[in-house]
This record gives sequence, C-alpha cells and structure tokens, in this order.
Amino acid sequence: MLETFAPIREKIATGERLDFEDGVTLMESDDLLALGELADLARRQRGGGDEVFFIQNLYLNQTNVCRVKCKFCAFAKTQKQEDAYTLTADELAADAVAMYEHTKFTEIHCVNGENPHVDLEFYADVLRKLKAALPEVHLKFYTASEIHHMSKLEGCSHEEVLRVLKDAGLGSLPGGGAEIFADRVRKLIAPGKEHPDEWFDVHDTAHRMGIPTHCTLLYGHVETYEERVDHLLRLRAQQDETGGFLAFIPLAFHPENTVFERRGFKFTTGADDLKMIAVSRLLLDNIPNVKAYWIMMGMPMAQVALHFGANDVQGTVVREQIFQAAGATSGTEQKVGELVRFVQEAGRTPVQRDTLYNELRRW
Ligand code: V47
Repeated sequence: MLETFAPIREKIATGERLDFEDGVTLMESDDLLALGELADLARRQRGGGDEVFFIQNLYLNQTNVCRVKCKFCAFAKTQKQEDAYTLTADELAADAVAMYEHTKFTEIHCVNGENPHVDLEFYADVLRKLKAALPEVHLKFYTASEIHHMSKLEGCSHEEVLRVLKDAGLGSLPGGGAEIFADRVRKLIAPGKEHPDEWFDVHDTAHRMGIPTHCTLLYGHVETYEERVDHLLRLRAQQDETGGFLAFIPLAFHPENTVFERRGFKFTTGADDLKMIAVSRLLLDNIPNVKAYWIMMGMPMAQVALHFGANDVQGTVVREQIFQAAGATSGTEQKVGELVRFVQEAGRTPVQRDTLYNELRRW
C-alpha cells in the first residue's frame, strides 16, 4: 500500500499540488496509518507546528423553522410543529448576555433554519443587539444558504445582504450549507437547497468584502469518494481565487431522526472519519486549518485526528442543537481544561485562539 502512495509522497515532499486521481487513490486506501502519516507530513511541510487550536465559543440558534426539507436534517421544523421556535433579538441577546456572565466566550456561532416568516431586518436586529451588548464578541453568523435565502426574501443581491449584516456587526460566516456540491447527491439529499453556484457566490462575495468564512463537507450518506474529492477541489479552487476560508470542517452524517434512519443508514465509522480528515488536509493545500469537530466525532477520535492532519478541535460550544437532534452522543459542552488535557495527551500544544486564529493563550 505504501508503494501506491510513493508518487503522492513525492508530490507532498516537493510541494507539488495533488490532483483528482491522487484524491481518489487516497480515499480508496484502507492504510489508515500511512494516510495519517502523509497528512501530518503535509501539515508540517506547509508550516504547521505542534499547536492545536480551540476557541471559547457559544452556539446559539435563533430559529429552527425551515422552508427546506433536507433529508439529512433532524433540526428543521415547520412553523406549525409543536417544537418550532423563533426567538426575538431581545430574547437571544438576553440569553447571550446571561451566558457571558459566567463564561467569557470570544465568539458566538449561529446557524438557523431558512425561516420564510421573517425578514432581513430580523437577522440584522439580532446582530446589532448582540454587538451593543457584547462588543468584544465575534459574531460568526448565518451560513451561505441562509444568506442566499435572505437575498431571495428581500429581492436583493448577496452583496446587499452581506453589507446590511456587516454593518450590523457580522464578523464571519460559518461553513454550513455546502453539503456535497455534486448535482447527483444534492438532488437526493437536499433537493430544495440552493445550487452550489449560489453557495460559492456568497463566499466569494464575502471574501471580497473582507468577511472571512469557513467551509464544510457533509459525508457518510449517499456520496461516492469521487464526489467527496470533487467537493474538496472546488473549495480549493475558490480559495485560490479569494483566500478567505479560515478553516475546513468535514461533517460526519448523523442519521438519527432523519429520513435516512428509516432507510437503515448508520453513523460513520472511526476509520472513515480519520480518512476524511487526512484526505482533506492533503488536498486542501491552501486552507490553513482543518477542524476535528469533537461534537461530531467525540473527543477521543478528535484527539487521534490531530495525528491525521487536523490542527483545531473547534471549541467549548456549550449548546449544540443540530447534531444532538440527529443522535450525537458526545455532549454539548467541553470545558477548557478538558480540551487542554486531550490536546496535551496527544503530545501537542493547546492554544486558545480567537475566530481569526490570533493566539490568546497557550499551555
Ligand atoms: O449545513 C445538518 C450539517 C450544517 C446534519 O463553520 C448535519 O465552524 C451531520 O454550519 N448530520 C450546519 N451534519 C452546521 C454548520 C457548522 C457546523 C460546525 C462548524 C461550523 C463552522 C459550521 O450541519 C449543515 C449540514 O451540513 N448537518 N444535519 C446531520 N444530521
């Protein structure tokens, strides 16, 4: 198996870019240790050291009402469902301020349903109120899908929506909504979602306006290895153009309470999670950070992933709803001390960062 990797290793060593075929070769391999070793080599070759980043953050969701019926989602509700909610800006801000009293997080991460019953002002209002109440806190709000949804609601461009939100206090965009870009898969898992061109246009526009963003890939459902590689290469091409992606986060599909659970789909395995991290790091030579999202893979696997190309474990999180709704068992909050312990026991140096990867503290 190592022989199969020889040409790829040579490319990594000489800084040559990997191509589609290399990506598929890596995906098709079951030689996990070789994949991990290669990914760690690539990470170090491109300037990575022993630092592993995390952030003290708070997750908030303003509304779970969603017009799109994505088949992978267990979070979205229709307005009429009993457990549907839409919080006002005042409710959300009061909640965030109360939470800040006992944990001084530096970021709020907020992802929502595409609620057809509210307007752009609803979204801008919450940013303004949060910025006024917590001026030091970075607001990482609204996926590209939500931004596109707002532009459709208002009949205006992505740029106009982003301008309003930036003026209201928006700091960066989370990476959700990407799912898998391949048309075949998107039609199967998210037929009501915007075309990938729209997702890219939002990120392209944001980067050109100086708003950094994150990017994701949802794996472990009906996609092929080729479609995963195609997705990664599209992200890499965008980054070549605008350079505004701060980090990539592979998201493992959680089937509970989704259409796929009834069809017998299972959770991803540790081997696939590690392979996904490693191949992402190898192909995404221009995105500086790859997150091993502990909410998704659990702390023990996230710790191992640090030797497979990951250099970030996301954050304290505190309240997560999207993965919990779909069967995550990793809990919703991680204390700083625990993050530090896991990183140190992996032989790496824990660094608390802000959203833009400025160092705040190291252990
Ligand atoms: O787009 C939804 C995913 C995304 C499921 O930017 C699911 O740092 C697995 O944007 N199983 C939204 N995944 C979350 C998101 C995010 C998450 C973590 C980090 C960042 C970041 C952004 O969550 C959706 C979809 O791809 N998702 N349901 C599910 N059942």
